[in-house]
Amino acid sequence: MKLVGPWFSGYTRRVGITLKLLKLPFEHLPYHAYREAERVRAFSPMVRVPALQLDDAQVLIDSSAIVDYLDSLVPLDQRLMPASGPERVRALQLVGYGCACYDKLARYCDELMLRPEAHRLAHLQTGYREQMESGFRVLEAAQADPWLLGARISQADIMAVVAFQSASVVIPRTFNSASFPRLAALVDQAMQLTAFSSTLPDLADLQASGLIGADNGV
Ligand SMILES: N[C@@H](CCC(=O)N[C@@H](CS)C(=O)NCC(=O)O)C(=O)O
Repeated sequence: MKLVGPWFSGYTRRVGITLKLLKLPFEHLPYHAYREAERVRAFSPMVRVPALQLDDAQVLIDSSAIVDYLDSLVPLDQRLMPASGPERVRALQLVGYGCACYDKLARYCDELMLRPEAHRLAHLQTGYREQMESGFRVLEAAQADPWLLGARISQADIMAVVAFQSASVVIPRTFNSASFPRLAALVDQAMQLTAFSSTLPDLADLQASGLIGADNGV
């Protein structure tokens, strides 16, 4: 399998972490949707990442569809989503909040990266930040230990860690260990696993994006 997209893309990172946790071999093609559009288009006609090319050359897009497919490749007891019942409902709830927080962060980043400062829409930025705070509060309040669903790591942890770790780089004044101690501890715990530590966004990529230190306090 070939995974298209850089770790800078949280949704691509979500898929990469999943492949690694499930011990599924893959080739990583870290093409950037904005900077290497033609390379991405060869796999993904909408120039969107992540895209996963299967060994029979079919391509899946959308991280939720991809991680669902990947789970189907391994035995039930290794899957990262519970198969049914209240545990599955809980997992879907938490994954939903993780994805929604990351979605708002991506919009917030677009304001910072793509719009000149004089044209940024402050009410949009504030709204995205407040929505993220509400979503991360739900994840912060999830009571299980050591992972969000209890004993085993799941897709809920992957998306919560990807979203919170990225948010704390872009908006550290709001998303930090003082305000969200449980999520910060979850990030630290996840970073003990190679699947997470080996998929950190490239520092050069982060610097080139102009996102580090770009938050304008709105
Ligand atoms: N819901 C999609 C979101 C994918 C997404 O937003 N990808 C971004 C990078 S993180 C992208 O490729 N943006 C370019 C575009 O959509 O035009 C998923 O989960 O895969």
